[in-house]
Amino acid sequence: MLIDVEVPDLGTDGEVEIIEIPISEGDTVAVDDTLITLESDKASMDIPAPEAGIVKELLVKLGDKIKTGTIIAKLENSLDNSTEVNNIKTEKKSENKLVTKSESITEKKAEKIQDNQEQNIEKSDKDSHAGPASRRFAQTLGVDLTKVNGSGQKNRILKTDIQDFVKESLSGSNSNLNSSGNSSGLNVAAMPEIDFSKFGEVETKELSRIKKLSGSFLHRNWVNIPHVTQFDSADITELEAFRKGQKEFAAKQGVKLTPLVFIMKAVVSGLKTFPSFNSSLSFDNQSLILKKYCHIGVAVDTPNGLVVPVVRNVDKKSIFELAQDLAELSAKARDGKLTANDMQGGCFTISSLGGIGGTGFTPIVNAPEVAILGVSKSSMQAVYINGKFEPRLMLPLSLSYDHRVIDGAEAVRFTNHLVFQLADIRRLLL
Ligand code: CAO
Repeated sequence: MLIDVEVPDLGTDGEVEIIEIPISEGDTVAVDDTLITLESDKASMDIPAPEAGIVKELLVKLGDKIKTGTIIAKLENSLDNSTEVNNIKTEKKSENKLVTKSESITEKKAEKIQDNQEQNIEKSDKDSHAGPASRRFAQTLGVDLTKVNGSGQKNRILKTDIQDFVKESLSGSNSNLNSSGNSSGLNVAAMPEIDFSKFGEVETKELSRIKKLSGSFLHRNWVNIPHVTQFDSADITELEAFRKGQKEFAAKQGVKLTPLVFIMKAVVSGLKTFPSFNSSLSFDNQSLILKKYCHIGVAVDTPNGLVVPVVRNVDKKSIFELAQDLAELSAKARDGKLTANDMQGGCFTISSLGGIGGTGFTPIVNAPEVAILGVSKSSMQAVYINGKFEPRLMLPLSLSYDHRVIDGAEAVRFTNHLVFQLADIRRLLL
C-alpha cells in the first residue's frame, strides 16, 4: 500500500524550512525513522516515518518551505506491497495533537508519533547546531557534538559530518569520541579558564614557538601511545674512570667526553640486539617497520625550549666523532640554528638530565619512535658485591616504551643489556 506522508500539525500556519533530508528515494525506513528535519526560528523538529516501508517518492527538497499538511513523500508500506494509494491525512483534532485517519494507523500509534515528535523538538544549541536526528545519531555513537564541524546551512551538523568525524577518529587522526561510546577515545573535561589575578599579582608571557610546537607533539604522543617506563641503574664506575683518564687526550682532539657518548654506543648495541626497539609502527598500526640504520635523537635543553637533533649513523662513528657531532648539534640547537633535516629520521631518543641532577624520570616516547631512554645523575652507592658493600658509581636509567610494540620482558632485557654494556665498555667492541 502506498501512503502519503504529510507534515503533521506544526502548531503554526506559517512555513518552515527543510534543513535536512537524511533519506533518498528507494531507501527502506523503519517506523519513526526521520524522513526530514524542519527548522523554524526557535526550534528544529524531525518528521518521522509513520510506517516502516520503502520511500517510493520524495516530494520535497532541501531548502523547501513547507507547512502543516504538505505531502513530503510516498511510502510503500512493507506489510502490503499493493500500489493502491491511501491518503493518510492529518486531522487537527486539538492544538498540538497529531492524529491520522488511516485505519492502518491506530489512534494509539498516532499518539506515539506525536509523543515522539514532541520529544524531538529541541531548542537549537548555541554551541552545536544540530537537529534531533543528528543528536540521537551522535549520542548512539558516543560523539561529542561540540567537536564536530557542521557542513550544513549555517554550519549545521549533519549525519554525514558525524560519520566523517567517526571515520577520522577511527583512523587515529583524532581521539575525541566520548568514552560512553564504543571507541576508546577520551572524554576529557576542558580546562576551566581561570582569572589568576584574583589571587595575586601575575604576568602573562607567551610560550616560545618551540614550546608551542613541542607541546602539541608531546601531548599527541602522551595520549596516543600506551607508555610503560622500566627503571634500572648501571654501574659506571669503570666507565667514569676510563672517561676521566681520556679527558686530556680528548681535549687535544678538540672534543669533550661526557658519559652520554658511551651511552649512545650502548644504545646502538641494544638496538642491534633487539631490533624491535629500532622500529616504527606502520600508519595503519598493522605492521612494524624495522630500520637498518641507527640514527639517535638527543634531547637538548635550549633557552627557548626542548629540541631533539639527530646524530646520524651512530653505529659507524667513533666515540670522538660522536662527541664532535653532539657538541656541534647542541651548539646549533642553543643558537636556534637547527634545520628541519637535523631533527628528522631518528630511530631512538636519549634524554639526558644527568648533567643537571635527578634520580629518575619518565620520558615521553618521541613518535614515530617506539622507545626513549632517560638518563639521570650518577651517584656513589653502596652496592653489595661478593659478600660486602662496595662504593660504586651508579647511573639511573629509565626506558619508556610503546607497549603496543614492546613487551615488558623485552624492555627489561634491553635495559639489562645496557647495564651489561655500560658496566664494562670493552664489551662494546665485541
Ligand atoms: N651523571 C652525572 N654527571 C653527568 C651525567 C650523568 N648522567 N651526564 C653528564 N654529566 C656531567 C658531564 O660529565 C659534565 O661534567 P664534566 O664537565 O665534569 O665532565 C656535566 O655533567 C655537564 O654535561 P653536559 O650536560 O654539558 O653534557 P652531556 O653530554 O651530558 O649532555 C646535552 C649534552 C645536550 C644532552 C645536555 O647539555 C642537555 O641539554 N641536557 C638536557 C636534555 C633535556 O632537557 N632533556 C629533557 C627532555 S624532557 O623535557
